[in-house]
Amino acid sequence: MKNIILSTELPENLKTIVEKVFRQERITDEEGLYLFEKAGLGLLGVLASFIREKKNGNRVCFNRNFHIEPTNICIYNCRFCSYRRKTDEKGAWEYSLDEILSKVSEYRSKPVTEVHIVGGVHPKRDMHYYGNMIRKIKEILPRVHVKAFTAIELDFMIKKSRMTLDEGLKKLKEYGLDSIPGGGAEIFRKSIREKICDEKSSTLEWLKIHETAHKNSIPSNATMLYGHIENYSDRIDHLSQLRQLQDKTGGFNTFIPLKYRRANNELSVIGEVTTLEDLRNFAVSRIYLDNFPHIKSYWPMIGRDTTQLSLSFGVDDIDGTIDDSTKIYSMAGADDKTPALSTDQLVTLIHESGKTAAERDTLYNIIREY
Ligand code: V47
Ligand code: SF4
Repeated sequence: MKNIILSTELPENLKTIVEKVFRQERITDEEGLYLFEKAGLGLLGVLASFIREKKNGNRVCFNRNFHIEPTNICIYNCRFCSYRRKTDEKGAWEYSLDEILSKVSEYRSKPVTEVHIVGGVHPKRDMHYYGNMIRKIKEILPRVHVKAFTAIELDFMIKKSRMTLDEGLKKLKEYGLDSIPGGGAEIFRKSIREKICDEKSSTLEWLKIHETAHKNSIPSNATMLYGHIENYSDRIDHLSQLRQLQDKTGGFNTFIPLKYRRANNELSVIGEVTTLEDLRNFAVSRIYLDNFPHIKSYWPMIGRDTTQLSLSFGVDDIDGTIDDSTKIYSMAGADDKTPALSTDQLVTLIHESGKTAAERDTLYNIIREY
């Protein structure tokens, strides 16, 4: 494949990048930017597929999980968010602990391995409130992996409990926190962050929380919200900061690009990027983030068709079976209004793209191949 590509007419700097990728060498920021701006989509697919094949073979993973969104009440006002409400605003909700636990009990006899918990930053809830929630969830499902709270929620709840980050994360681990999802990263570059989510935790705080978690053996994921007012250089800056932290700690499991969806939020007028742009973004992320073991396509956000296509652009993971309790994306206009796919449907989706399907746990241990 390499020789066929190199025998075609390519600009010299693109040839250099292609050779580097096939030698599995790290590309520079300038080279990443060049790929975003100039490389054809076909070539990006070949390069990203080469890397994913080296890292993960022909396997595409999914997991059996369910989501809990305790509240959409949030002290912040991110402009891309369709979901947040103020305490007394129409459409605000907060589930009581009993309601959450009764939902969890429904999964007693189901083979789920993970519960994913994210929500708004509630002004009244501190780290102990959420820690207790985790503890009680584990009393009901002792073997479930709890992947909970974005860095933004953690930042607030730990400060509210007047603890340092290190103390707070250690305490949450004692309560039963197993890992941290990747949300809240949005776009790290200050000039863009100021325009889309100026109030929430800063880039430095997001990175510090994940670094402290990794130091306490709490693994995490990373995300990037793309396709709004950022440009390619902003995306490379974001990927570069993630790559540097991963060099330091090795604590990230997966990178999840989150496509900006436009329904019912303040940024709606800017529209959404195309499917081709989604694929370009997956591919460059896979090529650039050489120290991330996995790239995840979050199917409730981009829909089944793009998810299937993404498997030929570097993606090796499509998240989980999920459940209809997730509202973050359906409220923002995601394609799958009722986000639940059965195991059979996930396996078919993967097989149709010529890949082997495997169920994994949160930490990417393989449970079963299909
Ligand atoms: O930080 C909010 C995003 C994130 C919109 O770690 C939006 O496995 C698009 O943390 N359009 C929270 N995105 C979700 C999250 C997550 C999701 C999937 C997998 C994992 C994981 C974590 O949702 C927020 C924000 O970036 N978001 N509004 C919107 N209109
Ligand atoms: Fe709050 Fe999260 Fe929405 Fe921002 S994205 S307003 S932090 S719920």
